[in-house]
Amino acid sequence: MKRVLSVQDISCLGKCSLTVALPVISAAGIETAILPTAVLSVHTWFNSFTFHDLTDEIAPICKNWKEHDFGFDGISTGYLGSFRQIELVEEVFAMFDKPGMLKLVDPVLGDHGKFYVGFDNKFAKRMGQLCGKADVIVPNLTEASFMLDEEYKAGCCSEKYIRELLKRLADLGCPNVVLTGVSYEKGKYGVAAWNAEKEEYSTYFGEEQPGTFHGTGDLFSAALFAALISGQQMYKALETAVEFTVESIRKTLENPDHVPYGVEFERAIPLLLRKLELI
Ligand code: PXL
Repeated sequence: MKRVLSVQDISCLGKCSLTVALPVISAAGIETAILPTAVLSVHTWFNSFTFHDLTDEIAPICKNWKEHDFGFDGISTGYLGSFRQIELVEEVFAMFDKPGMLKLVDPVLGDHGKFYVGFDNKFAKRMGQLCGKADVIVPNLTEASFMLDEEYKAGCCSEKYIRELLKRLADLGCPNVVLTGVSYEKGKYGVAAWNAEKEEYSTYFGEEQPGTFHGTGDLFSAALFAALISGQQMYKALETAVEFTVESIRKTLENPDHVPYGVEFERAIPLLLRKLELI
C-alpha cells in the first residue's frame, strides 16, 4: 500500500484541510499519515475561532517517524500558519526525500482577491519559495497573483494571460503548475496546467456550478494528489480532481439545507473511486 503524508491544520469543524484530505486520500486506498500544524475550532472563514499552534511538535514527530524508519511516496501541504512552519515543511521535504517521492504544495493564501486572515505579501513571497521546492503546485488565481506580485484581476482572464501566468509560476522552480479557478467560457470552470519540462499546456473544465463554497481548493488538491499517487497521468488526474470537486458541489446544491462553510464531498466519493477505477 502506498503511504503519503498530509501536512496542514486540523480545523475541527468546517470541512477543509486535514478533515478533507484524510478521508479523501484514504478512500482512494492510500495510507495517509497526518502532520497537523495547528488545531482550530473552525477554519478562519468564521468570524471567531480558537487556534492552538503545533509548530513545536513537527520536528519531534518527524524524528520519531525516522526512528521507526517510516518513509512516504508523497507529501502534500496545505494551509501553513507561519514563516517558521514553511521553513519546517522544507526540512520535512528534505528529511524524507527519495527518488520518485511526489511533493505537492497548495500555497493556501487567499481567495477572491483577498488574503485569508493573518497573511500578507511578505508571506506570499515566502510561500512562493516553498513552491520552488515542490513537484506540483495548485494555486488559485488569487494565490498566483499574490505570489507573483501581480494585480488580481477579477473575472479575468484570456488564455494568453493564463499561459503567461503559468510560465511565471513555473519560474518559481516547480515543474508542474496547476492553476485552479480558470474559466474561458461561460458555464465551464476548471484548471489550466503547465509542465515546464515537457513544455506542455493542458486544461480541464467541468460544468460551472452556482455559488462559492469554502474548502473546494483543499478538496481539489487532495483528489489531485490521490490521483497522481495512484499513478494517473497529469491530464487524467486533473479530470479526476475537477469532476470530483464538481460532483461534491452538485451534491451540496441538491441539499436544500446545505451549509456554506464546506461541501458534501462525502456523497461524491463513489465518483472519485470510479474515476480512479477502484470500483
Ligand atoms: O481551506 C483553506 C484553509 C485551511 N485551513 C484554515 C483556513 C483555510 C481557509 O480559510 O482558514 C485554517
